[in-house]
Amino acid sequence: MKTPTKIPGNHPRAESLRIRENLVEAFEAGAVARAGLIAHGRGEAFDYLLGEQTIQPAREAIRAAAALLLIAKRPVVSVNGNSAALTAEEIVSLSELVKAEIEVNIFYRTAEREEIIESLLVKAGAKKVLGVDEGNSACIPELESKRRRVSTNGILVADVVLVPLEDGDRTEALLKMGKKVIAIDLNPISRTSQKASITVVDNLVRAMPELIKEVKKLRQTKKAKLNAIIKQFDNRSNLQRCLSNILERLERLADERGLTG
Ligand code: PTJ
Repeated sequence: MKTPTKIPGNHPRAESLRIRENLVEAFEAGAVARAGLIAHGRGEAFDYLLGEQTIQPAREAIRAAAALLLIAKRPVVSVNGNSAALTAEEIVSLSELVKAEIEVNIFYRTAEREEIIESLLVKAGAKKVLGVDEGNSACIPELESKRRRVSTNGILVADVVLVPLEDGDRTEALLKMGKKVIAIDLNPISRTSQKASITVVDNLVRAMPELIKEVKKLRQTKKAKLNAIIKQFDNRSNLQRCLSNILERLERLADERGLTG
């Protein structure tokens, strides 16, 4: 990620401000939707509650996600404006490692935005980007939003879809189509988080590099072991632990700051 505005290195929220600047720049370039900036703010609030760190349950979800991507026959990484702005290079690296297709699939859909997002991905090294060519698209049944149009060579035939920053409706529709959904969402109580097969409650900017590391670690692992990792993972109890983590942290902070009863 490059930094468009000079942010003092010693600023206590330097990293968070850098990420904001990148998103604003990508918004001005037409990649990020207006609502994407607001969605990022909601994400920041949850990240603050998590202590801006990858918590243990998220690490376990990342491991299960890596295993699932490695055994997938037709994995697809679904990309929207925010995820392209924040992690285009990681999306490309991950998709190369697990042989996944990359598909642009956006909620606020315009041909222009699709092309701008595609060009961000190409700049980051992507050789093929699906979802931009209207002629090659099909509809996800039962979905009203513009996200229902998907590529016939990508999400339509995928068995596993990685969906950073999702909307709950589409996650549900993809599950109904028999696909496994991996979500990365800072909000452990969002509909997406509740519905997904595996939810990584973490910031995309931390989760994607960790996911790449985990894929590299598990790359040579036998299929039976990968299946065991996936079987052991329980999304519901993982989300409960994420929520407990937030609650405990809030209690600790309230205590430290003398804000209890
Ligand atoms: O690019 P488009 O047109 O597809 O539009 C994308 C947005 C983000 C506008 C659209 O998907 C949307 O409206 O999303 P929501 O329903 O607001 O959900 C965004 C979710 O992502 C919220 O639960 C946020 O907490 C979470 N979130 C935001 N930033 C991050 C994040 N999760 C992980 N990492 C982040 N950096």
